[in-house]
Amino acid sequence: MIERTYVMLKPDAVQRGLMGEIVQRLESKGLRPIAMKFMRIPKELAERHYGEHKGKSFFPGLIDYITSGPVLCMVWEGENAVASVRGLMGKTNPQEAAVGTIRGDLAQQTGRNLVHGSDSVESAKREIQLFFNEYELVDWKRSVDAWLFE
Ligand code: DAT
Ligand code: MG
Repeated sequence: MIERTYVMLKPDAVQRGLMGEIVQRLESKGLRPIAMKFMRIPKELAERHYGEHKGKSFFPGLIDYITSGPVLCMVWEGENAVASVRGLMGKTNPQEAAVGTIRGDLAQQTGRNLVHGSDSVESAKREIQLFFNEYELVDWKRSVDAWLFE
């Protein structure tokens, strides 16, 4: 099933110069970028994005972290894209994330885990709408797709 998912490279990924490496992993997997936007998230938007975690002990720290510097907001499309990106990311706690995943290879702590990826198709829809207008989502086909999908 072709899906779209919202992916966000968090301030630590930007500050540590890891945007290229992480984008590369998604590209190399065969996922297709649909939208990208570099921005500093306003607090209200961060709180809406992470609304499901409101009231939890880590929520204030999470909002401070995600608004502490620019992030790279993206939409990626592909076969099974939601689960595919979650797999590439690895578990939330980088100490538990498998080697070979972004968090497992590149991060140390849950509070500095580099990347966000939607956890379901419904979340993806909500998050994409939160960060992008319809005209910012680019429909396109890639010639290499014939070599990825039979
Ligand atoms: P994920 O980002 O893997 O979807 P999540 O949705 O449960 O994980 O939590 C969102 C973010 O909140 C997570 O990437 C880092 C932070 N977070 C989650 N649980 C935490 C905890 N126990 N302590 C500190 N930060 C936490
Ligand atoms: Mg989540």
